[in-house]
This record gives sequence, C-alpha cells and structure tokens, in this order.
Amino acid sequence: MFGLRLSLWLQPGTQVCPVSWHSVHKLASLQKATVLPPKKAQSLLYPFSALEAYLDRSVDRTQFQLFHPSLEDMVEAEKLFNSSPSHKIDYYISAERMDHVPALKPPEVCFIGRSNVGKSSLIKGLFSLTPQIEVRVSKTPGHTKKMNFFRVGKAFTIVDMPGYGHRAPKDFVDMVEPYLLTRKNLVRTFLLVDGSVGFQKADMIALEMCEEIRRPYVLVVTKIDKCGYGTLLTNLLDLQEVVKTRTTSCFPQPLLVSSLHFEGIYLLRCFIAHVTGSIRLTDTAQS
Ligand SMILES: Nc1nc2c(ncn2[C@@H]2O[C@H](COP(=O)(O)OP(=O)(O)OP(=O)(O)O)[C@@H](O)[C@H]2O)c(=O)[nH]1
Ligand SMILES: [Mg+2]
Repeated sequence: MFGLRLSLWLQPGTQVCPVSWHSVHKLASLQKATVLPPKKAQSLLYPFSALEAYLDRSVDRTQFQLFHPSLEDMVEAEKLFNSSPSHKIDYYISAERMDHVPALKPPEVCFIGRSNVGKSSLIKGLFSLTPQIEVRVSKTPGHTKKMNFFRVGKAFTIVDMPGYGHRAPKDFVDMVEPYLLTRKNLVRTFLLVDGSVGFQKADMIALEMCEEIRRPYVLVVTKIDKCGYGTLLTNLLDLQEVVKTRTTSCFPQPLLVSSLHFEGIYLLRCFIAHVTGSIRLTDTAQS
C-alpha cells in the first residue's frame, strides 16, 4: 500500500502546505507518516492494526474496520486541512448560548465529551497543518467554556464544545444539548471517551442523550498512547459491548486516536471529509 505514496505525492493538483514546515508538527502530514517504517506507519494510519495481534481469535474484527479508507482517500481528505487563499481555515467565533450561535451553511461536525478527555487537543491535531489556528488546550478540566467554531473553507465547520462532568455540568445542559437538538446543518457528533480510563458513568449519560436525540454520532477513543495495549483493549471491548447493547444511532466502529502521537488523526480527517460530503471515497470504506 505504501508503494502508492510517491505517485500520489507527485500527482498534479496536490496542494502544497503554505505554512513554513518548521512550525508544523513532524507527523502532521501523511507524507511524513508514510515514510516511517511500515509497521509504525500502519499504526499511525490505522491504529486498530497495532491492537489486532493482541485480540483473542474469537473476537470478530469486522466492527473495528468498517471505515477503512485507502491511502489515496486520506490524501484527498488531507488537502482539505491545508489552508490556502481559496480555502481558508480559521477560527470564526465563540458562542456562550444557542442564540449566539452563528447561522452557517456548510455541514458541521462537533466534538463533545467529558472535561479533559482531549476534545480541543484533537481539533488541534486535525488542524496541525495550519498551526497558526489557535485551539486552546489545558490540563485543567473545564477549560473550554464556550462553543468554538472553526471554518474549513466552505467545506465544513468544526465545533469544539465545553466538556461535561467535573466542574462543567451546567455548560453542557445549557449549551451542548440545545445545540445537538436544534442545529440543522450538524451532520455528525463525535463523542470522545478516554481510552486510558475507559467508559465512565458520565459518558453513559452523554451517550444516552445522543441516543435520545437520535442524530448520527461516532465514538472516538482518545489518549490511546497513555496506557498499555492490555488496558486499551479491555476498555475498547467494554465500549463495543455498550455500542452493541445500548445504541442505535451510533456508528459501530469506535475511532482510535492519540493527539500526542498522531495515531488516527489522518483517518479521522478522512472520516470528517467523508461525512461532510467533501470527498468521495474510492472503494469500500463506509460510514
Ligand atoms: N497523553 C495524551 N494526553 C492528551 C491527549 N489528548 C489530550 N491530552 C491531554 O489532556 C489534557 C486535556 O486536553 P484538552 O484537549 O484541553 O481536553 P478537553 O476535552 O478540551 O477539556 P475541556 O476543554 O476542559 O472540556 C491536556 O493536558 C492534554 O495535553 C492524548 O492523545 N494523549
Ligand atoms: Mg477543550
């Protein structure tokens, strides 16, 4: 598969990132990731592949690989995350209440989850090819207090939400729930769960809310770098059980990410590009 990479990068029309490379994270682009040793590159692009070897043979792997885009698809998706004069990526506005939320036409995706689960860090990772965009991250839970809107040209908008749980239940009820209920152009909600600590009570409350709202959502397992494969697999299988038994609107495949090491960032870019209708996938990847 990685043999494809040279020809893909040489294709006419492939955008060149306008940002000076020294300020861009060393793994921000597929070009950098795919020159790594194949096993490492594979686990960055398809994080589940690194876990598979540790999974009992009896476990059905299908659910973990439903969305499995080609490298070519990921290259297409990555172009959308490069800012240019004709495709400007920027922070647009913050809103404290629903009546402050701007009316925007492009399809929208939002990131919700417990405080400190890594929502802002993940958005920062997605935008790492455009590092001048400021996405604030903090060790202190409850850092993001408003709904922050980031425009990706005319293609789509990404919304960073305040967290729920520790110190922030009010923000969640006042902002997140009304937004999820009423936002017309919202095409996908990403519900983040910390992979190093597993599914918590507060996550169940959010999941039940997503189920009640009945809009399509996807679970994203964050901080996969923070624990060993054993813990991660246990937490992942628990999560799969929840998905199987408690959900109807949830995409059956949880997406695994590390914003620190960039695992899963390219796949998530591709997923967002796909669900917002910004790219057409080449083969069997679905959502
Ligand atoms: N090891 C590791 N740490 C992470 C990762 N993602 C985020 N963190 C850390 O987790 C902490 C919280 O990250 P944020 O992105 O601010 O979390 P948030 O969900 O936006 O939090 P609120 O805005 O409070 O809701 C920070 O210290 C991050 O550096 C990851 O993938 N791996
Ligand atoms: Mg935040």
